[in-house]
Amino acid sequence: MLSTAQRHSSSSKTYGERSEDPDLTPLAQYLLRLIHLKQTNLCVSADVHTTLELLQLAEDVGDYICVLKTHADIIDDFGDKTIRGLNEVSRRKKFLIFEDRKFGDIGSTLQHQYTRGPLAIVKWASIVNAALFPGPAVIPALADAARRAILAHNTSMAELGPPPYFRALLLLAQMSSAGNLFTPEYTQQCLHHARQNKNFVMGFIAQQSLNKEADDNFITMTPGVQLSAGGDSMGQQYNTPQKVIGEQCSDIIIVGRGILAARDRRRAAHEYRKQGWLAYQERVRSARKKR
Ligand code: S5P
Repeated sequence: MLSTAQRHSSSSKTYGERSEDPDLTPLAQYLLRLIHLKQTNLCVSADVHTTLELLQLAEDVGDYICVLKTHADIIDDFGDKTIRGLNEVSRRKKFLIFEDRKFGDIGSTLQHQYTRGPLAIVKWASIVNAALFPGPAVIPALADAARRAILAHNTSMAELGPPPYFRALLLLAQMSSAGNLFTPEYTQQCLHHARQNKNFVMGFIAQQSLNKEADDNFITMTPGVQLSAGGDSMGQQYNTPQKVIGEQCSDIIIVGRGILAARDRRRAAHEYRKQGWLAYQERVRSARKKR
């Protein structure tokens, strides 16, 4: 029997077709188009500790990815050099930067966390994520902070990184870790509030596509991916690209240690890209056959 995700029309459309939806936020349009043209639905999770290692990783895997996901707060020497370097590689190799900040505070505090301090995330990351557990005000709070930062006189275009100068949000709707407390009701609330805020929420961090209503066209990014199913000793659970993209109809696989721990990261990224893309092509092909 087909799941809701498999029955939804987005599972049988190409990334290119989905990018033409006029209701999409501009960054989502850009990302779907980028995936379509670059033929990669791979996001590498850059969980490294120095600017040098981060930039080297971006250089190594940049040709194979659509998004580079960062945890800026684990980079010992994060600073202007990191931002300038990231902007330069992402512009040259054409990928977006997603800071995995998992915002989860009251609106006023997260506006400061998004725009100020040594990380000033809004200036360099076009995608961020937030949990909805503090309540739906997190969405307009971040949207408003993004809009003000982009319009601010003291934020030069160079600082904002490569075009597009848009910002968008992913809601943390489900997690990959064992025993997590994200209930189906919480996930449904994420979907509900995403629909109310389509001009800023472009999708979800989730284990499967949440698209349900006819005009849902949210982008799903899924962490907890390796070439074989399993887990680590701290609750992480892994599924394969085939399961995540092919069966759960997610759009982008997020891979950290599967690539970071490989002897040859470039080759590993190439392999994940291949697996993710094959799973997508096969899903679209078989969904179209069933229609
Ligand atoms: O549910 C989640 C959400 C995220 S964003 N599970 C996750 O693992 N992540 C992130 O994805 C996590 O913070 C880490 O940066 C990455 C997974 O890394 P890996 O080494 O296990 O592939």
